[in-house]
Amino acid sequence: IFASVELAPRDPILGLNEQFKADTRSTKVNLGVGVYYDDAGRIPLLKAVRQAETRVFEQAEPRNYLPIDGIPGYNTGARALLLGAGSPLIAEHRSLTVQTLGGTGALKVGADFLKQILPDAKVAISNPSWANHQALFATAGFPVVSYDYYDATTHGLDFDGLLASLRALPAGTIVVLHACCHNPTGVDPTLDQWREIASTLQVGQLVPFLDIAYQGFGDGIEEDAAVVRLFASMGMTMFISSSFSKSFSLYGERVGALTLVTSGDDESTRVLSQLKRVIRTNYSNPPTHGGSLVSTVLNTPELYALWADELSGMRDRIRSMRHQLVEKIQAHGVDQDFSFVKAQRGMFSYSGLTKPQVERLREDFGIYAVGSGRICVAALNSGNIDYVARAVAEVIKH
Ligand code: PLP
Ligand code: TYF
Repeated sequence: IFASVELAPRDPILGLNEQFKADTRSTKVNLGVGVYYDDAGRIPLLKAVRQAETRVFEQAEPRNYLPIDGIPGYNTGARALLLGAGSPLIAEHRSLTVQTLGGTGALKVGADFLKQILPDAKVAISNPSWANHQALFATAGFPVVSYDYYDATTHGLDFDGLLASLRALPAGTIVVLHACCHNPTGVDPTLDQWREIASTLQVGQLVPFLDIAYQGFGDGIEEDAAVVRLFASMGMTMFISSSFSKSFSLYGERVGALTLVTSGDDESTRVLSQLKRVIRTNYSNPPTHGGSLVSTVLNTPELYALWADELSGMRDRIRSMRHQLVEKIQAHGVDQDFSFVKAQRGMFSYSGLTKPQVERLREDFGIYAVGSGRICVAALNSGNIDYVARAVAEVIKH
């Protein structure tokens, strides 16, 4: 039965990790995958998470199956981060949240449910977008099209192109939007632009699917939820996939959530029952450990405050790396203007480096970036930034 199975292509981002591991140069730097490293080049174990883990350990709860939709306190905590704790959508039962296996799991559960209710719809994703968006929605059975987003000449948003693309989509199209810290470009619309985007979706009867995997890495935890809250304030029903992988530095625990905004209490009840069916037939119920850590942090005020503080430290460090990178490249005599890197948000920068330049960085310097020129700014640190800036200057000048 396996004789005709073809070799699948490697994931263009995760595949880089394997290449990086095999590289024996001590100066190598991995700017590929979207993971936050601290200034010592390590993936942090947050203090808030460690303290939560101690509490969970001491409580020594038995590991029964969780409810299909996960830990109740996890779901209410995740939802409050998105909608705001005082949101009328919570009091009026116009929203519901299920614990999922990372942000990817939220997208997948959402996609499978959407296929049931909108079987003939198309899905529109930004050009460019996180590569898994295309693959995931295609695997769920949707034709996937793209909408204009990035303008390579300005290194900014192609706002006119974006609106024109959205206006051309047929009613009922599902539109995946990065609610903050766009992956891979780091380019986000302004809040005023988001208002126009939201009303374009509303007028065109398009279905918003907001993906938010980097809440807290833009301007702050509350600030980065502004787009979600804007859509909610306009009375739009929508899908929201969120992830704690990056914001809690819990990549391997698979902590995410799918939140739906509905039109009312009765709708919420029916929708939740169907989501539970999707989950049951996929993996039955989510795992306990990561969810209990996040739930403990979100529901313990002093741990929440500690987490918020640690997250703001991560955000500030990335911002400082953006500024230093631009200055250091310039100091090496590069004329090309890189100041756009400072305006980009989140972990990534679409650096404008070409494919051959990315290849030279890898071959000559052991610096790994995604072929598109995306670099993970969160992997820069005081120990490698001079080396990276010099290498970038070198491949640009020669
Ligand atoms: N959506 C975007 C835009 C991402 O960059 C990521 C990153 O991994 C995800 C979703 C998935 O999140 P998770 O790693 O929690 O599955
Ligand atoms: O874009 C990134 O680097 C992260 C991590 O298939 C990632 O979102 C990359 C590829 C992938 C899953 C996660």
